[in-house]
Amino acid sequence: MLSEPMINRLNEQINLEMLSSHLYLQMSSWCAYKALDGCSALLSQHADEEMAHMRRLIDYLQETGGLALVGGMQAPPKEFNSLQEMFEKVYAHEQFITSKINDLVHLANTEPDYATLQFLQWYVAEQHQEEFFFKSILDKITLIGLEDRGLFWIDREIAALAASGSKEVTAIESTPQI
Ligand code: OFO
Repeated sequence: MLSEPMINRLNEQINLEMLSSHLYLQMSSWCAYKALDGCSALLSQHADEEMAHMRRLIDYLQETGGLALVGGMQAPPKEFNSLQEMFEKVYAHEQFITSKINDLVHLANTEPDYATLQFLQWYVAEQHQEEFFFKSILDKITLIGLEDRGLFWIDREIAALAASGSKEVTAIESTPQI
């Protein structure tokens, strides 16, 4: 049985996960519009992942007798000055989501609600991985640069990531010829 404050916070997180999904879907469309197909594919996959995160929360609320609420939300931003700016926004958004997960963990710990505390561990690990993943992409953008054919090579790198379905950015797979 969940407390009222916990039900409210889990419902807030449901809507944050949906917001994340909408944001990445809009970014995916922006990339497709700019012919950045690799980035578009990666962000589209990520939008699906965020919906799965939302569903996981809905299932948990239903299993514990809470009423899951799917609310409305504002449209996400649809214009970006550059690919770098867009991925900076992704990284900042993931850091924001991590702070919200941390708040939830704090609530579960102080109530205490050990079942929810355990449930949330998956989100803690996921956020760590996602922050690392998007920071690694930003690092690659800095390394390759957006000048000349940089955008092409970055999109190619990200297309490889999307095709592998991996969240591990380890090395540049195809180094541009200089
Ligand atoms: Fe950013 O992954 Fe959901 O929580």
